[in-house]
Amino acid sequence: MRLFRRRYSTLKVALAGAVFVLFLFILQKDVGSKEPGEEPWLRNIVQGKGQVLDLMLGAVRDLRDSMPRLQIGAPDRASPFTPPILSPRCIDQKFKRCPPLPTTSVVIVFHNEAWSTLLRTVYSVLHSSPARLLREVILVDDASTDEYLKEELDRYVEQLQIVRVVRQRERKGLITARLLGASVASGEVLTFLDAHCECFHGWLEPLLSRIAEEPTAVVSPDIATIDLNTFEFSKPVQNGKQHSRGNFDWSLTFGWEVVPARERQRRKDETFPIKSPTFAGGLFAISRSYFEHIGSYDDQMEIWGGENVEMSFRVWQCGGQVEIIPCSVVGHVFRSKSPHTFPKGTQVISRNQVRLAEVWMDDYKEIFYRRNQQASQMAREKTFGDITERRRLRERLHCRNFTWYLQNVYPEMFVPDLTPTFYGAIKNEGTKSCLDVGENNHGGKPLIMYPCHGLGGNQEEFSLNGTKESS
Ligand SMILES: [Mn+2]
Repeated sequence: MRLFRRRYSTLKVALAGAVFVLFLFILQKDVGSKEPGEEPWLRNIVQGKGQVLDLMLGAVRDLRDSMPRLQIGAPDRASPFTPPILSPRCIDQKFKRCPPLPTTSVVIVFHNEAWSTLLRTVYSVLHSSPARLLREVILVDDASTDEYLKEELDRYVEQLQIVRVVRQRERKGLITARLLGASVASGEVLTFLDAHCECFHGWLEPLLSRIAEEPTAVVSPDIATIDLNTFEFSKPVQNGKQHSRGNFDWSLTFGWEVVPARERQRRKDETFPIKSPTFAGGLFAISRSYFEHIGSYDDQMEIWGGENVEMSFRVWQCGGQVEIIPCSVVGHVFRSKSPHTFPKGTQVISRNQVRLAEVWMDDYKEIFYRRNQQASQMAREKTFGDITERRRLRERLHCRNFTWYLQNVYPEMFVPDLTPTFYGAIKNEGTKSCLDVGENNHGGKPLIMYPCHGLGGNQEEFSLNGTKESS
């Protein structure tokens, strides 16, 4: 296949191969005869074979970690398959012909994505979307530096006709790249996908149908995991599948939670959308005119991080809804570490979060600032940029306040005291350990003692109010 015969990585593979052969040679020397007069340099290497072995294992690990980039074993599939998890209700679902479903532009942002994962995403969209509904696929290059993503990609997608590449010359991140893609899109609905996805049969219609029914709905597919190492689609439980939805914590980090009972009862069957307090933000569809109406993105947010939480709060508070549509299934490669590089450092995430807290969270922003000292400092020194436009947007759209959001959209959320008399870490001076919430504790596990780290987070959660009850 054409897709396998390429890339700068050939050099890396050849190099790794050469080192491996040398290693085998050394091993064989070691096991074999101890001939006198052997080259001294070789003897040194043989004696150091423990180190060489470590080096080799390290190299193998590195290779494995960078797998999507090196595209080893990413199988090419000629046509998509139906995931075995769809409920019969989803399969039987009928969509209105009159008025017809809206058309969509699929916008895919990439930055140094591997050739095979990017093209696999594109092909899966082409193969699994009805031609009448798919207006175009827009690939937005966020200033990739890999050579193959330049003219070679342009030439390659020409033959696919409805696929085109637009480029952001300077690395500005996901947000502005998506805005660029949206600005050239002509479909009635914008569908954003990550560059390492695989769409399955029937993924598109339920999303478009929900938007046709409710134009203020911002809808995400049910995301299935594609294995990072083998690119296998991990089979979820077939019956009684527990769905997840998006939430957030007071550090403004996005997370997943099992759909609570209240929301499960509201849904009559599998075709019903799941209302979600926040969304992951990588894969979703939104009416193009609603995207513009609701204030698209905060274009002064940088690179990546916080934009999904910002959009979730904004959509809910300004009259829309964020939903997951379980009948739509898209596979996604979850990576083990963040693939993003941050040219200006990771404080851009805190900066993005401060911007969203200042605009949407009213007094509740203080709870966040108590948990993130960098953010708190930015807020005090006002180094988060100008937010006048975003505040104006909130006024213009007559958006509701954050108390309304918490009470109506996410009543399950634990809200700490807004103005605690005392707050901070609780420290045992003798052992120098601090009271700590521990990992993955959402309230069900007992607290633990852990060496104090002074970073806030799990250890700054404690506040005392005037009545001396801890909350
Ligand atoms: Mn992704």
